[in-house]
Amino acid sequence: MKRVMSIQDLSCLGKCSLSVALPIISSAGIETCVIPTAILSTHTRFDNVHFKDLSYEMLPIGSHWEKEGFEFDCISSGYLGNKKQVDNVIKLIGTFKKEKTIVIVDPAMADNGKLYSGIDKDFPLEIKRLCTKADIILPNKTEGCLLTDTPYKEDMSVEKIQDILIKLSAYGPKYAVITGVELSDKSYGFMGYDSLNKEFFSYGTKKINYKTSGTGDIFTSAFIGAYMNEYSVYESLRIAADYTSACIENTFNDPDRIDYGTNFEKEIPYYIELLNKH
Ligand code: PXL
Repeated sequence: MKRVMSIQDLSCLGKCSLSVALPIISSAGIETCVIPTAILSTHTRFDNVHFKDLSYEMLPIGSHWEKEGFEFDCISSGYLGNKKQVDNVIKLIGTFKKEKTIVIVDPAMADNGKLYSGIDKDFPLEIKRLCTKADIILPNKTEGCLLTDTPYKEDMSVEKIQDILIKLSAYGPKYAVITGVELSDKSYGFMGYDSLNKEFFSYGTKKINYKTSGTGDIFTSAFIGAYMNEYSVYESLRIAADYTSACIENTFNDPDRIDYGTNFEKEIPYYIELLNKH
């Protein structure tokens, strides 16, 4: 069985980061090992969050795994809260990246033109450092702008996104992918750049006019699960986009929906169907 290392926080309520990565990647039949970077009572869209930093627990967890001889097919990082955690992720990549290991960085730090509450305004500089260690990076539009010092605009042309993708690729990843973009045919999806073949690619699903949270984490987790099942990067991104779109639609259509997360659970059978169909 393929083995993934997922490095991000555990928000105890709020349907994001590890509480999304664990069920989704596991449902793809992949062993999901976690390095929790912090425990939060909820994600940071709530006020008065109870927060316990686990920066100093990250490397001892890795050291134990190293001594036991564990190897990983994928190392992925998501939401990180401080420079120390970024340093730790870079050290973990240094220890565990082997020839077959793919490193995926989701620079989860901002959305809708703004950094998440509690994230320092200089933090994008740290994430830029981390992006230089990645094979694949998956920022949303806001994160793509922050990482390339581009002023954020809600409506950005295809050419502008392509310009950001080229700048992101200069950090070194083989693939840079921006999620949550409106494509020229008005569909909604991702645009990416394959820097080895110097090719742009994109894919859109129908636009659902509903904003919800945690969709970046759902997308990244679904991508990892598909990629670990031997789909190509592009096929895995498409599976992730179709699944994420179904989760958003499910939430939109749910009369009892909550406003702090996305119904990813009900669509897990559809995700598995996508994994079996492609
Ligand atoms: O979904 C990204 C995310 C992850 N972790 C924490 C967050 C957020 C977004 O707000 O607050 C703690």
